[in-house]
Amino acid sequence: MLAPRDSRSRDCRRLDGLWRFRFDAGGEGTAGRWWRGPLPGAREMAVPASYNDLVTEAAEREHVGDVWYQREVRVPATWQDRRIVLRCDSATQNGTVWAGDTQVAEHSGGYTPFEAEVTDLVTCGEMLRLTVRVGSELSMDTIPPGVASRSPAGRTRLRYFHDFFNYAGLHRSVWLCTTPRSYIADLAVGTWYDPGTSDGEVTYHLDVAGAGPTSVRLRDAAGTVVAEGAGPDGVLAVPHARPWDPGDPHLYRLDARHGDDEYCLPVGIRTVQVDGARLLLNGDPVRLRGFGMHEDSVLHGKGHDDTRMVRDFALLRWIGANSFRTSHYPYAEEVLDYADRQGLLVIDETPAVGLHLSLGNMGDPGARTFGPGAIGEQAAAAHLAAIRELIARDRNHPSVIAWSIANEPDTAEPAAREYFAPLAAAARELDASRPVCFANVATAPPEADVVTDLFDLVCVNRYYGWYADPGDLDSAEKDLEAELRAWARHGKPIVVTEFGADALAGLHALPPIMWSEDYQTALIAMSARVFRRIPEVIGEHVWNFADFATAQAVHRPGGNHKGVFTRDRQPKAAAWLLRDLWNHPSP
Ligand code: GCB
Repeated sequence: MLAPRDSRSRDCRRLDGLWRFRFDAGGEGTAGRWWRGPLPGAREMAVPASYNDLVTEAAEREHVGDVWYQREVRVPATWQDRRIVLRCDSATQNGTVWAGDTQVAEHSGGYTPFEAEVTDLVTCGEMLRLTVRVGSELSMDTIPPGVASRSPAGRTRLRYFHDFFNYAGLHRSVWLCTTPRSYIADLAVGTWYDPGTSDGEVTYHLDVAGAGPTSVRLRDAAGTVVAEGAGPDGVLAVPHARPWDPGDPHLYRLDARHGDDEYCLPVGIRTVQVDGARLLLNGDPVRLRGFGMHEDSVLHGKGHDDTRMVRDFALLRWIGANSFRTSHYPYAEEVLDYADRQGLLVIDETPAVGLHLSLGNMGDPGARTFGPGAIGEQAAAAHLAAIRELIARDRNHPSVIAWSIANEPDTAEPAAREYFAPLAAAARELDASRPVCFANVATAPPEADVVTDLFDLVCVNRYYGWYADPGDLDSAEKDLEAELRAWARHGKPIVVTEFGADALAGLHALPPIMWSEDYQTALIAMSARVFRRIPEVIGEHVWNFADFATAQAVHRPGGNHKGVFTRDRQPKAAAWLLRDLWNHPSP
């Protein structure tokens, strides 16, 4: 699905701002057809944002079930005879949309877009009433999974198996867009760069609707046309290409035309390959330095916010990071556009987190994860849809260098193999040009894990010095090294996709003790020493970039404090260590 972009033929209007809003604790809205008129008893709510931290009642912050958003928008009179589309960048965890009295879209999965053509339902020049029902509930059939139950006080509560707060609402923009009646429905590009000859190649495929000639032009950053093609498919040769690279994130622009429609896509020409235990970008080995992150901030929750994004990328640059993982769900498309322009390398993740029902503080000891009654066929179908939607949305971004199809599933359980084999194969079939991976959990070490051979990278989340060997960095150093050496036997590149420690900003201790900034710094320094002793370790992503909100729990004082930055994006002591380490990389 193409991201909204204005062009000479397209007009895209973001419907950000204050919408009418109402909680629906009793689930009455659907039976009462609340979309048929002004939302009864509504207050106002900001879009995009999570609603959770904008309210003052506990029952509303923790609300499980539906909420309703509504607003009017004037359909421009100038859009007569054009195609009109309503698009929602995300509705977390699910959304249903009405244009006037008509339901036009329904989508499950909280982090990918959906759209509907509404041409025949609107009158140009008149007001259109838009209503969106957003559900926050998760079940064993959704990705991520969760279990709803009744509390003794009679409220619905939600248990989930992932370590971030279940923020809900319209987290990203809703749009009203127009295209000509003959239009470009989708566009996929693939690129190749030969470092020997410096020749590049852009393959393209357009899905079009309606009559008209189809053509493409590739322009460099100066606007000069460097290649042209005709028809919906083709390969454009780009001799002496300027490759996309973190040090020089050069973007070409593919101007695609069909009939009167035009869509302009930024294109970075680059190649990603796995060669033994090396990850190659444009033929050169690359070492990933960076973080697992979260879309999370004060008041906005998971609402996309350009202000936060700009600060986050400034901090990534300051600290010397070259990459991040979109832990644990697809981020707003604005983030990937920005990563393309800023030259950040991205491991792009599905929302398949919490597929481990016996894990630590969140699971039940001994619980089985995969199979009927737990993560079964329905969840597998939702997981496949999540992979498809992620790849369809993000495949054109040069910044995306790998697909992570899950975070910390229970891959020590034998049934995990049957579950993951088709999903890994599907991801590879959907995109053969990027490595496919998942982030492995500590309970599935090399001798127990049953799926790693299905993937291209070995990504491991390890907490030696924290959950394992707590408070004992000497033992942690030995155990971390021993485990990574065992993973190295796979002969694949290893990325440590999580390591770190909670640190309460301002807490200091000498000698370092757990929860102090000094201990977090010492643990990161120890881990970095180990990584540099093992050639197969080609990536280190600290958990986490910044402190973030979680479900309320006895082990989470005001959330997760493994941030190297505080939740308001100021450095803890470890940030200075990483800045030194990453800006002066050893050979
Ligand atoms: C993990 C998870 C991450 C948690 C982190 C922690 O392994 O992947 O979502 O937040 O550990 O801090 O416990």
